[in-house]
Amino acid sequence: MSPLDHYGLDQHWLTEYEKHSRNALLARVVRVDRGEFDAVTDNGIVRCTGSKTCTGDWVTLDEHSFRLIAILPRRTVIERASAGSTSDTQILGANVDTVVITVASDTALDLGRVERYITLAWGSGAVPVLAITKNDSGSVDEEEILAAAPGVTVCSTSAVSDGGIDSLTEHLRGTVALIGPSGSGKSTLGNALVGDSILATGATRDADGKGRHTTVHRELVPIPGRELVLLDTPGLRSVGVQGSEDAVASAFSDIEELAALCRFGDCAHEHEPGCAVLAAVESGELTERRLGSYRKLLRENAWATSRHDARARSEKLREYKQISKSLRQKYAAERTVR
Ligand SMILES: Nc1nc2c(ncn2[C@@H]2O[C@H](COP(=O)(O)OP(=O)(O)OP(=O)(O)O)[C@@H](O)[C@H]2O)c(=O)[nH]1
Ligand SMILES: [Mg+2]
Ligand SMILES: [Zn+2]
Repeated sequence: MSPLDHYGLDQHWLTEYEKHSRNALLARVVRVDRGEFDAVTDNGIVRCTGSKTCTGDWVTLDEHSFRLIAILPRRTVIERASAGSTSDTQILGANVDTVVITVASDTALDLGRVERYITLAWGSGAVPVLAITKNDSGSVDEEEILAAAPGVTVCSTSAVSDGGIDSLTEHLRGTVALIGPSGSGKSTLGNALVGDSILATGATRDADGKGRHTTVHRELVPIPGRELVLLDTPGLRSVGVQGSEDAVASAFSDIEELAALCRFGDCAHEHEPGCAVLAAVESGELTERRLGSYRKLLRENAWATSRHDARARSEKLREYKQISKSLRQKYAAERTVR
């Protein structure tokens, strides 16, 4: 058995690899540092050079120098909008099948943040699963969490008492990324899933419960005997969403379903008569908070999309100018020849 089998190798990647090159090595990126990365190959883990890869990528490498040749087309991408006014994004992981979002029982529940993580996860193309962690040392309102996560499996776990780990495992498939705030127990849960303490974990700062950012690298490790690969990630300070209105629609499928019942097809759910969304708020079926969260994420998404479009337009314009310049030069040259 090749080490690649423990890192999610399947027929899809073999086919992609064969489309590329057979003189190159097939590998999967397990960890990235500036300009260099570790990748697992048929012969184990090697240090490689080349930029623009991210953890989880399937790549081809030069057999001798381990230089990056190509990144195979990504099946899914977890991508967040960077903080600030740029339209840049940061890729948190590639080719992830399940995104486990950790919500700690021992810190105040922030539903808006949970909704952001769920939107981010749907936007990646992977399937989100929500893990309530540390259920031995606190409790959260599970009803509230379920209402903020329609269509998402929610599992309650403890890494200390081993509670819920097996039933969580049943909902995992392929490459499993752990995402969530620092200190929410991602690496501890990862160790429980792997069955060994291989990921570093750290105590939460008592004062504000914000965590210490113990994990600093995105790292891929196999889960023995389960055909699962785990991607542990550092806690995020902010989660910007962008690029996919569909992701917001998936994360707020309850509101989308209500909206389909509004009298007007283009209802903005502001003050229109016959608005099913406002009626649900009125009856208490939908919280004002969640509706606000939905609106905010839609706005944020639209803003990011327009930034992205503006950048695409200016790139296109530059391209046009380049082409027309070379055409002008060509015609000018032809004229002088004639
Ligand atoms: N009681 C209890 N404590 C836990 C549990 N899971 C994690 N912890 C504790 O919570 C703290 C943070 O856990 P980590 O696993 O390092 O959290 P993390 O999400 O990986 O944090 P970053 O790497 O900083 O993003 C540690 O002190 C853990 O021991 C649990 O199930 N029960
Ligand atoms: Mg960690
Ligand atoms: Zn409406």
